[in-house]
Amino acid sequence: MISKFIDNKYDMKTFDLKISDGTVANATETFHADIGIKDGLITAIGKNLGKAKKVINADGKLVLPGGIEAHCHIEQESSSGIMTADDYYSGSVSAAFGGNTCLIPFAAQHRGQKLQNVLDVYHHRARPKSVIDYSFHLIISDPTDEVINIELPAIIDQGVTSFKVYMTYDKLIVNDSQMLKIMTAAKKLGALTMVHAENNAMINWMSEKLLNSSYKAPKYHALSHPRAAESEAINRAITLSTFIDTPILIVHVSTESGARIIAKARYDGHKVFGETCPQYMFLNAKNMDLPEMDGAQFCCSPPLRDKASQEEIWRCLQNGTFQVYSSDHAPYRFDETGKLHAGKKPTFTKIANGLPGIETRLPLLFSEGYLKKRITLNHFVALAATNVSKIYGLDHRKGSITEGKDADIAIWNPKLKKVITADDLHDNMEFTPYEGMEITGWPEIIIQRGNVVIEDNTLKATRGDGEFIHRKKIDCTGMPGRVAPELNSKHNFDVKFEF
Ligand code: DUC
Ligand code: ZN
Ligand code: ZN
Repeated sequence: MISKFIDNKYDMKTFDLKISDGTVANATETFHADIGIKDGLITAIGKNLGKAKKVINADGKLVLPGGIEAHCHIEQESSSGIMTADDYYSGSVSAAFGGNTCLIPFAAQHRGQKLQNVLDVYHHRARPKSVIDYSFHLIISDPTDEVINIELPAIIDQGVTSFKVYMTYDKLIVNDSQMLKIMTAAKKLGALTMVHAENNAMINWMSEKLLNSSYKAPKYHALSHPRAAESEAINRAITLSTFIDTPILIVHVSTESGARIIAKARYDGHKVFGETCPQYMFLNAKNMDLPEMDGAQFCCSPPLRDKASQEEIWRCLQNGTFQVYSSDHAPYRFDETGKLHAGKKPTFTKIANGLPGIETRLPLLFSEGYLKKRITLNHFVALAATNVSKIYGLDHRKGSITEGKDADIAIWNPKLKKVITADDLHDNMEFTPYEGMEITGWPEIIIQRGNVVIEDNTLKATRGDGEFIHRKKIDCTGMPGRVAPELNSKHNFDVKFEF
């Protein structure tokens, strides 16, 4: 551990807030220092910084960048019209209690909708309610020429520089030619395409076979989305994106076979990123083997796999195949508003897909990853905030404890032990898939742009304190990539393709 700053450098300043005596960690370094905050920004890092209007003593605590939750579904209608249980108030409060200071949920286009209308709706939902800062990823389900050529550039100009496409779900699926069209636009506009990669035909084929043989219970959902459906789709998505050399991020990867395809593409220098989620590291399909409909609480897509798979996903997180670790918080209650929207005893195909986890994402990784020495503290910070801030164009504001950045800070007590229970969580869910797990290390104080959001286990922020963050275009410097030879005028009789 280093102490890299000169004493008394900032004696003459009066800060709005000073965090003293903590152990500060970024993605690349750990050191003892005080942090001085003024006008919402980190303005000094050093020793004996001088006066401040408020001082927080962080002796014995870890002072980390606020987490950035980059994959969550908040106040979003699914393609079947089900609204998530969390709105921007409960979702952001729960995120903050879990150590986060920024969210990037989805603004979902359903077919026939104009992108600007979609974005306006989500601004309207988030602005008055979010207690922490936020941006949006768009979901594109209807890539008409108008959407791609006229609407999408306008959205990207508004700082929404990433969007998700689905290779499955009848009401969301885009086919390969639509994917190429979308990816070509992303390349031109400096945006990132996120992909839900599962082969739709394989899922439908498996589901039909299972249902025809009366295998209808929730646990069969895990069989109906086979591993090969994920790896086939990941391979296809990456083949399309690397063909034209545009960045792609495969979300919620659940299989080692899928992770290997990502790792190989990265090894080859392509602009490919990977994300996994806690459910693939901490849960497995045996959790779904419950009486009656109880297994529905564990239905998510891609589904939970097995114990061996959990270890493989951990390894791929450790070795850097996954740069992003997100909750994929998709809160559907275990009742007719959510999981059981299609009736009291639906077949596994009619259960709402998704697990809650926005508040438990970071404590789980801190306890079972960092404290159990599977990853370093700096790697924890990278996964909590820094990687996402760089990949999604937020690093001019967020993601590290650096002079000039937003004072978004989470102060962690590395010794605090608590058992996870739904009653203690702040989302609008009545269950958590991690019920009963004992976790060591929890965030205690959350600071957003210099203002205390949580202290003494109490919310101090109010609705609407969060601000929309305009994100930059995607920067893939250091990831060379290359278009296919057929598109390269040096190798194609000098044909010039316009992107
Ligand atoms: N995809 C997600 O990203 N979240 C929940 C369900 C799904 O299919
Ligand atoms: Zn998805
Ligand atoms: Zn999701």
